[in-house]
Amino acid sequence: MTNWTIESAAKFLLDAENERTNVAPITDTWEDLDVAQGYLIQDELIRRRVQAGEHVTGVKLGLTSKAKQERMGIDSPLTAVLTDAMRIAADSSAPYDKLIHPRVEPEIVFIMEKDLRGPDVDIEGALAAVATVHAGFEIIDSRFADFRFLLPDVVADNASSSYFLFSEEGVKPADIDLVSELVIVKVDGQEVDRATGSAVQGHPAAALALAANSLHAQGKFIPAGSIVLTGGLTDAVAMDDASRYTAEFTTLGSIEIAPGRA
Ligand code: OOG
Ligand code: MG
Repeated sequence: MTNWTIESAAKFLLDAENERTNVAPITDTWEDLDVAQGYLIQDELIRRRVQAGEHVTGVKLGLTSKAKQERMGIDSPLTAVLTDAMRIAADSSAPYDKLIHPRVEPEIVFIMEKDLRGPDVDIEGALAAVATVHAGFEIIDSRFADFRFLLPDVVADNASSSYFLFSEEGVKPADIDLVSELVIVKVDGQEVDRATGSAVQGHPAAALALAANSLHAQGKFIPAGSIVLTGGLTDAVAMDDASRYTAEFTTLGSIEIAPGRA
C-alpha cells in the first residue's frame, strides 16, 4: 500500500488480525514512519476497538528484557494498551483458531491500587501505587510476517498484543522480592527457559515506572484498577495447539495454558 495515513494503517492492522493473515511491515512502504506516528496508529487502533465495544483495562510494556530485545533486534522498550477482550480467565481457553502464529511469554503483572502519573516516577513511587502482584502469561501474535518489524511498526501493532492471563490470587508488593522472583517456563513439563524479575529493567517496578513516565509524554497516566504487564521475562516460546505451557513462579505460583484449551 502507498499513500498511508494513520487511519489506513490502523485499519490495515485490524483487518490482518480479523482475517488472521500476516502482513509486511508498514515501514517497508512507509519508510519514514516514526515512533510518534506509530503511537498515533496505536491510538487509532484502540479507538476503533473501543468503538466496537471493548473497554480499556490496562497497559503493557514490551521489550523490557534483554532476552526479548535481542530476539526482536530492538533495544527500546515500548508501551501498548490492554482491553477486556484480550483477557482470558486463568482457567479457560485461548482461541487458538483466531491466532496467526502465537508465542507465549511469562510476565509479572501488577494491579494498580492508585493512579500513577509521570514524570519522575521511581521504583518506590511505582510500588506504592500497586495493589497486588500476579503470575502472568502473555500470548503475543504479531500481525507482521515472521515477527519481522521495526520499532514504529510494533508500536503501531499495539506491541503484538493478542491475549493475556494472570493468576487470580495476588501477592502484596511488600510480601515479595520482585527482583529475585524466579520463573521457570515449561513445555509439557520440560523446562525451556528461566529468568528472575531483574530481567525486566532490573526491577519489575522500574518497568512500571517507565510505563508511567513514557505515558506522561503522551499526555496519559495509569488509572487505579489498571492491569499492567511488565514485559516478557524470557524469550517468547512458539505456541502450538497440542502442548501444555506452564510458568512456575517461586512466590506468585503457577499459571498454565493447557492442551486443547489453547
Ligand atoms: C513485541 C511485543 C513485546 C514483551 O513483553 O516484550 C512484548 C514482540 O515481541 O512481538 O509483549
Ligand atoms: Mg509481553
